[in-house]
Amino acid sequence: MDRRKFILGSTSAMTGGLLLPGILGAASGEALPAGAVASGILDALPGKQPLIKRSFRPPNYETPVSLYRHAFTPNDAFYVRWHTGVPEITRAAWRLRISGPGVKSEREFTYDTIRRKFKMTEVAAVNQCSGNRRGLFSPHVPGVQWGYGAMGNAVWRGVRLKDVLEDAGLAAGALEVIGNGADAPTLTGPDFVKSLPMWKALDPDTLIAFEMNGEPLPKWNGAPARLVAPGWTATYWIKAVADLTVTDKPFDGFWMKTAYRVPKGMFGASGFESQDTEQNSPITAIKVNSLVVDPAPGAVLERGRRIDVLGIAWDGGSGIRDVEVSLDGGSTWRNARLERDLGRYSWRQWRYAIKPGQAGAMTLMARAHARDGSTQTDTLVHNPAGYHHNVVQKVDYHVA
Ligand SMILES: Nc1nc2c(c(=O)[nH]1)N[C@H]1C(S)=C(S)[C@@H](COP(=O)(O)O)O[C@H]1N2
Ligand SMILES: [Mo]
Repeated sequence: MDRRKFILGSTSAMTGGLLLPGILGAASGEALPAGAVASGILDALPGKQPLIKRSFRPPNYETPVSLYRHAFTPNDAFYVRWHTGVPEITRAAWRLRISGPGVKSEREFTYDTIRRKFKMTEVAAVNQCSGNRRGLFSPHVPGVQWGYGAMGNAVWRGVRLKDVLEDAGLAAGALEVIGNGADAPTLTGPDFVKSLPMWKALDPDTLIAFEMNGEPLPKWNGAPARLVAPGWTATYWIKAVADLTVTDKPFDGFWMKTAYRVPKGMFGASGFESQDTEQNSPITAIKVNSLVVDPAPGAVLERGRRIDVLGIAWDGGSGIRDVEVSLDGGSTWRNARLERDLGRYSWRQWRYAIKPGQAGAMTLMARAHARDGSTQTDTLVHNPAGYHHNVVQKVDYHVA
């Protein structure tokens, strides 16, 4: 295997000489737990550009923020997150089985039969890991120490999960759809299996996707087919999906019952009542968020020269209403210019012109508002698993 390794410090030529924090996507004003986001090396998995390696076994690789300058994240720059080993399934060998007490008749499809039988459709959507930005949590929480890059935006193409379920016929009492991928349990962890409530499984935007950005899914991102649950964190987006089981009881697998949970009420209603307990709820919809892409944190800006700051903003599917920028520590805010709306589950690019007048330190803050009225938090809402970090970003520049 020709895995090329790059030590971050040696990549300045590639990234145009930006400072180290910029490559890593960490804002220099934020205090990081030792060894968290500021560590990591760039490492290219086969078929991928160099990404920031958090672990090799299983493969957890995040996208450097500089690669978010595109409206859609190129497939070879798209982050990779597995709990397990990566299954290698050819299209010819792939099967999708639909069964369980919640369907009237079982079904089994091949790659060709499912694509021939159901209408193909597309959705533009952000795929964001529940633990994105966990490495910024203080106090520190255990888990993959992601910086800003455990997410990407793509056009997903496939068939509607709804159409496939309705073809099998839903029985009265159908409660959840359990998705299982072709990956197996590991020595240290149970098989990765997740369920969706019926309403989300039947949402016309929830897909069994075969392609992203017009190309077949890379194996790293779930070839030959994966679930796409737009607006919900990527834990539900089962890769290399092999089995769908429609149940009439709440699924109690480890990754539902024990992991991926938030304290009850801390982030509002989950929308997944059959999985709520007195104490906690499953993490579900993505919280409104934004990110400064360019110039990278720590960049040196030329005094008196006008430049456009480029950023992105997204939420769980209500869409972005506006993005505001502050250059005075949050006393006054002005609207950024929103770029084209690519769909309510897509991120929205924004631009804001600045002309630094004074040499020295300069801090830029960005804050997104969603159409549902929600906005980013000023301070971290701490929770044990390190989810939903959407604190207003403070980006430090140097003006010279
Ligand atoms: N089969 C399978 N699907 C999976 C996972 C996994 O470990 N196995 N991880 C999930 C999690 S937690 C995330 S964040 C996304 C990551 O998607 P990506 O690797 O395409 O970026 O895949 C999800 N689907
Ligand atoms: Mo994740």
